[in-house]
Amino acid sequence: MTRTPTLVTRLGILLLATSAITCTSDPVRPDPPPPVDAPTRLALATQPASATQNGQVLSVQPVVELQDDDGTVVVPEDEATVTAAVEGGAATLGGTLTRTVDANGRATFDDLQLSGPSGTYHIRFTSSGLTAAVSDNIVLGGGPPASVTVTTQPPATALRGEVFEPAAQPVVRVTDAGGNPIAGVEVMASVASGGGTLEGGATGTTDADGVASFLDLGVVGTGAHTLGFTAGGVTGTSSTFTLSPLPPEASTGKWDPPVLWDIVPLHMHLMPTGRVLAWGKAGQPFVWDPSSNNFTMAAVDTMLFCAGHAFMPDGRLLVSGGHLADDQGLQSTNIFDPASDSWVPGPLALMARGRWYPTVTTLPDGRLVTVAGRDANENVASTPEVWNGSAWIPLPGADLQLPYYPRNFVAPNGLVFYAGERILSLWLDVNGSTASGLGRWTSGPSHQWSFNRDYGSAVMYETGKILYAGGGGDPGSNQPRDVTSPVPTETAEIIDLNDASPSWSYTSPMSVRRRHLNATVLPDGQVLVTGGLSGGGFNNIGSAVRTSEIWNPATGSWTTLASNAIDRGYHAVSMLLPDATVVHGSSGDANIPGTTQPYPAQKNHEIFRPPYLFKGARPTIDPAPATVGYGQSFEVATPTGAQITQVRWIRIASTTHSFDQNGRASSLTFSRSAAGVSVTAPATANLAPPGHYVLFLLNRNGVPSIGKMVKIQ
Ligand SMILES: [Cu+2]
Repeated sequence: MTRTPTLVTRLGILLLATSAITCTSDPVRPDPPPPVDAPTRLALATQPASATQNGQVLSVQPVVELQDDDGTVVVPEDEATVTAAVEGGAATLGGTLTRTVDANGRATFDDLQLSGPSGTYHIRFTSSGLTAAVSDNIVLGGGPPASVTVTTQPPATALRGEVFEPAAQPVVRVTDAGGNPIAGVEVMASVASGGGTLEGGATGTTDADGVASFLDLGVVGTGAHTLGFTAGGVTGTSSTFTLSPLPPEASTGKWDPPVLWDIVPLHMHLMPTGRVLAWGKAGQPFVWDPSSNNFTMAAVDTMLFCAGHAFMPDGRLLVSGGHLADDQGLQSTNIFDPASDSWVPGPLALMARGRWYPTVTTLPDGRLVTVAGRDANENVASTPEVWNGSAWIPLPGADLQLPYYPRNFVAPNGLVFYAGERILSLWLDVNGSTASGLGRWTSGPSHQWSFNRDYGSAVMYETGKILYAGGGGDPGSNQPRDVTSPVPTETAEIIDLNDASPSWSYTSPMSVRRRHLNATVLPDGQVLVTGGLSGGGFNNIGSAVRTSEIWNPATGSWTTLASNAIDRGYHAVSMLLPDATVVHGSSGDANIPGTTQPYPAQKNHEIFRPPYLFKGARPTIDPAPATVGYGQSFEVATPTGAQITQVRWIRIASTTHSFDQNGRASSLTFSRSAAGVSVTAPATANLAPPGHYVLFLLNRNGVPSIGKMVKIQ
């Protein structure tokens, strides 16, 4: 092939002409022509589009030019062509692949297109005898969606509104006409048939494999349904699933048959192990394991009946006082160690006064304070005492006569708040002082109900927020007390101790008057009320109320739930278990005042399954950390992170006489994380005194996980 360029030919003609003109003179030697190289290589004058869709013409088409070694464009004398081919992977290149080089030394393509799997490709350009050129990266995405396939189907059956469990959350795959996955496409879920309403996040986006996953879908409806998943105008339909109406228990809850004890379990404690320690008046304490229903005696040499108690930061139970005789307390201190399910060998340090019906409260600094009760001489033990880990420190500056089992709580300001039974609430500062010495009481706000609330139940249902329900009705109740009502009250009051100047206000009343009721905060933040008596007098067992009811803090309203089987009045207890059921038991183990005739002794408990356990699949936790610090962010692993709408923890209970001395609950802030949820622990010990709490995750239906024991320190 002749490689003489056109320019050289023209210079040759010019050279000949010049020679002819100057032949009679001294020849003039012209400058040598500039060197002109032959083309040696191809280069891209215009790069093809850097991204394209499957089967679509590239939006920017490549232009290839012929260059010499210096990068100068060279026009070949003879016809030349450039051919394009795809490089890498399984894609194919379509369009006119071979183009003729034009008069400017360029080959211009105008209809190239890539087809095949998503990926990164290059186009290689070749021309005979020249070094090839290779384009920059071209990212090939999917073409228009042609098919949406449901690869994980919704559950075959589900409840109305149930959040489908993670394994049955739909997954779909979007492909183009060639069966290639399409990345980055939005997929909308909807109810395709059946008429129900879709709940949850209805939008998904495909990943590099064309896969979109849904995380928290559920359908409010009944009967046969299908879901549709639409991407780019194409819809895939799920298999048919059947929705059942919620069972009646989803509205009422359900009571299990009674479980028998050898004792009346009227002091009841949820230990960090998940086992339950309880004792009554007659017999020895027992440990009940809810998982196996085994009972094991945990003998002790003190009569712990009518003691006060709360858990220490290390999870051991501190018991203040006990029973010398009716209205006569012991000075004893006892500690139960759940690690060995046994009592710490004594004798431990005695209190200054005996205590029968005191309340023990765990303080933010990890110490515990015991308040009230009667001593060996039936006198009110009016001086609180603080347990510092080895001895009791009296608070003579806080000398004050209070009735039995004060409803005491640590408030967000770090003080102990006396919520009742008396009308005027009080503040105890264990670190303050008066002229009489360490400790100081100051007055707080008064109740709305203008009578004594003896044997009403109070619970801190949320950080700093207390509900006080029922009580009163015993004209003969022990001194000191306020004016008494002849019948108990159905009224309930709330107070928010987060306020700088808190005050009591009425919330809605219960459906029925109650004393000796138990109020128990549930994982969903609502408060369950069980048992009690509606008639006046100390323990009018003939007026027992078996209907339970639940208070919703968001609305302030009560809803009546299922009734249990056994009358439970004086000495009844209720307590939340980690599986989110409530144990309600005991009653009796006491004589009718002034007689030797006993009330019915209920050596049993019943388990209540709240409505939230009948609303479908539960979130799961695996694992949560065993120990967290104040203000610490901690990870709680769950496959249902996207389904979690609330995180709450509830302190392990230590309850008797219609009051959980250890009880309090807090909502915790959280965010969703890769492995579940990232939860923030309460900032200070005023908000959550050190010790053990049961952590729950909840979904939008208020369905709780099984709780995990977490210690804050
Ligand atoms: Cu009692």
